[in-house]
Amino acid sequence: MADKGALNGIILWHYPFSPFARRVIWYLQLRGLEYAECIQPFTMPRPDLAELGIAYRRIPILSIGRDVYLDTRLIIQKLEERFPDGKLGASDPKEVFIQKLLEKWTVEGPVFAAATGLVPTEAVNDPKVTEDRKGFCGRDWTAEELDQGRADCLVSIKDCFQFLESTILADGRNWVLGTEQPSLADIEAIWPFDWLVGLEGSLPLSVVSEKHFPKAYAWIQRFRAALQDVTSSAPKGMSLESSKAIRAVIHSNFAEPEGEVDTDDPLALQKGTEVEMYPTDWGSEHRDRGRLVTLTPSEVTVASRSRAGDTELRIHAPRTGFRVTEIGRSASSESSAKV
Ligand SMILES: N[C@@H](CCC(=O)N[C@@H](CS)C(=O)NCC(=O)O)C(=O)O
Repeated sequence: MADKGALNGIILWHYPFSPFARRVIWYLQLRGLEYAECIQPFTMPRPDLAELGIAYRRIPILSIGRDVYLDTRLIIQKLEERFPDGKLGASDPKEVFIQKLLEKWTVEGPVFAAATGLVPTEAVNDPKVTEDRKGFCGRDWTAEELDQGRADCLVSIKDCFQFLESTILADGRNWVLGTEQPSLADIEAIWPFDWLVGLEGSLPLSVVSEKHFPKAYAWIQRFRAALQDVTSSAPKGMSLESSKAIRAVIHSNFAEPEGEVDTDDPLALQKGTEVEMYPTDWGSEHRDRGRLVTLTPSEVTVASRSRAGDTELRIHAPRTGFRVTEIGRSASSESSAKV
C-alpha cells in the first residue's frame, strides 16, 4: 500500500461552482487534511480526465494515488476509512442512521433536484451549457423550462427548510447531532441549502428567508463561520495544473489493496471479467470499462488504463446508483441473473 505522501496523495478534480465538490472540500477542510486540486471545465470535454482514461463525466472526482473515486458518497466514505484519526462521521448506530438518511435525502433524494430548479435563468443563458446539461436532474435547462418549473421547486425547497427548522434544529442546537463542532451529518444536510442561500436570485425573500427560517439560516451562518475558522489556520487545497496532476496520478502507487468480488452479488460476475460501469441517473452514456476487481455491497471497482503513460488505474464507484454490465452482455440479461 502507498504511504500517505505529500498532500496525502489526494487530488480533487472539480470546478468551484459545484455544490457536490463543496461537500468534499468542506470535509477536507474541517478535517484539516492537506490535498491538491485540479480545476476542470464546467462543460464537456474534460481532457485531463480523458488522459487518465476516466469516462465518468460527473464532478467531483477524487484520486488518491492511482485509485480514483467517483461520487461524493464513496469519496467521503473512503476518506473516513483512510484517515480514521479524527474522522467526522458518527459511530453510534442511531446517529449513523440519521447521517446516512440525510445523505440519501440530499444526494439521492428530492433536495438537490429541486434546488437545481431554482438556478436563476441568467446562469443558463448559454446554448453550450443548455446542450451540455440536457436531461440533468430531469430537465433540459432552457430558460423557459426553468421558469415553468420554478414555483414547484420553490414549494419543495420551502418544505425542506421547514422540515429542518421544525425537527432537528427546533431545540436550538448548534449542530445536527448535538456535537461541539460540525460533523459529517451537518455536511450531509447543509450543502444544497448553503448553495441556494449563496446563489443570488434563487430564493425569493418573500418565500424563503432568514425571517421564515431563523434556525436554519443561523445554522448556515455558523457553519460558514466554522469553515472560516479552520481555513484561516489550515492550508487550502494546493492548485495543480493539469499536466502535473496527471503525472502525479500515473507515477503514484495504489492507495489501497485490490478488493474482492462478492460471490453472492446478484450479478454473479467473476473477478477479472471485462465490464462497464456507469451512473444510472444521468450521464450514463459515459461508461468506464475495465477488469472487474471489486464488487461488494458498497463498492464496484474496475481496473482500466490511462491514455497518458498507459498505466493501470483503479476506478471505484458506489455499488448503488451505478450499473455494472459484462461487456458483450446486455444489462437486462444481467439483472435477471441469479433471480
Ligand atoms: N451523485 C454524484 C452527483 C455529482 C453531480 O451531479 N455533480 C454535478 C456537478 S454539481 C455534475 O456532475 N454536473 C454535470 C457535470 O459537471 O458534468 C455525487 O455525489 O458526486
